[in-house]
Amino acid sequence: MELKVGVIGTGAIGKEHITRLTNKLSGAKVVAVTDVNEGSAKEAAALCGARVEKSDKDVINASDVDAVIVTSWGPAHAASVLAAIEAGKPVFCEKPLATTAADCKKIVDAEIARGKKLVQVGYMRRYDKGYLQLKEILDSGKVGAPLMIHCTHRNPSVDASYITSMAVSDTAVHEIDVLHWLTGEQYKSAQVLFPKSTSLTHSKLKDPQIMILTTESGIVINLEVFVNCQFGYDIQCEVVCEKASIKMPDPLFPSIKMDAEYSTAIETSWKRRFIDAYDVELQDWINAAKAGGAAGPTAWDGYLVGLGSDALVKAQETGKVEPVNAGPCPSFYR
Ligand code: NAI
Ligand code: ISE
Repeated sequence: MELKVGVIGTGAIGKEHITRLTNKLSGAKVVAVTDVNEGSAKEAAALCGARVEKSDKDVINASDVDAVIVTSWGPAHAASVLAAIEAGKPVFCEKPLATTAADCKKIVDAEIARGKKLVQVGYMRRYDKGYLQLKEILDSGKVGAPLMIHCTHRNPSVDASYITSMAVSDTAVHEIDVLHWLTGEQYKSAQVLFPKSTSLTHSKLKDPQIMILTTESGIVINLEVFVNCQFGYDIQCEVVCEKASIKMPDPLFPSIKMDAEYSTAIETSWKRRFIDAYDVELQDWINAAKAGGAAGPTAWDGYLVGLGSDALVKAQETGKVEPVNAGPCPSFYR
């Protein structure tokens, strides 16, 4: 039996996920879509032969919808996820789970009260081959304990609505999640430094930024977020351990020798950089949702990212080192 899916939010990644679910993955079909922009919903419906519903609640409560994908704007995520939990339907929610830790916690509490894991959060880097290779080496124990992690998250450019806090809430959230998963540790503190800004930014966006997170055992993570770097979509991660330094591989492009130059392309798009990870992530979700549940990053993971994210945004404002206090993981999520 195919899983019948409803999609809420049919913008860039909503359409990407609808297309991969319709043309690439197996075991599911999209039967209903909605978007506050009706034109966008109609375009998405045409991609997959689905019908357009008026609101997220209409999608969630439709009797032929078995499971829900939430790909609306971040501030709309919490209400749709809570409604899906109330309806007892598995829900895949794109990052972030919610825009504040307090709203993430409401989702955690609702899921625990419902007594079943229904939520998967779209932190797809956990499914990326490069990060999985890093994790396998770290978990083998042969490199010793991780001490420092150096990361970059660079985008060629962003649109004018992207402001300083979004370097955390839209962008760094990926690292906050994947580094927690990689190290198996929770965060203790957060700090943000603002280097000289590029002349290619605007008055409401400080760019680049250096974010510093520390973990409970004392690992120091420094993350450069630079969203107008111009040259490419450049995701780097190097873990320095007691006995080795491990660097995530770059995407493979051929080297070209031509006109007395030796060149290799650089990825420019998040859609292509993590295309395989999105595929594996959503197939994992389909398989789990068909069994009535969820896989991958949980609502608790989404909450931990919310705490890290809130602390980094506060640190942007105060200029101080801000504490992060998660408390113990509930047994429901262990
Ligand atoms: P987008 O702006 O292209 O699309 C969002 C869509 O949601 C818009 O069409 C908008 O009209 C619709 N929308 C907003 N509120 C709604 C509501 N209450 N009900 C129904 N529709 C609503 O944005 P994009 O890039 O597709 O991002 C969507 C989400 O996916 C964001 O949370 C973003 O952070 C996340 N994302 C995740 C990525 C990843 O790498 N995992 C990559 C890109 C986006
Ligand atoms: C975007 O929303 C994403 O989630 C991409 O994965 C990320 O790399 C980019 O910085 C965000 O703007």
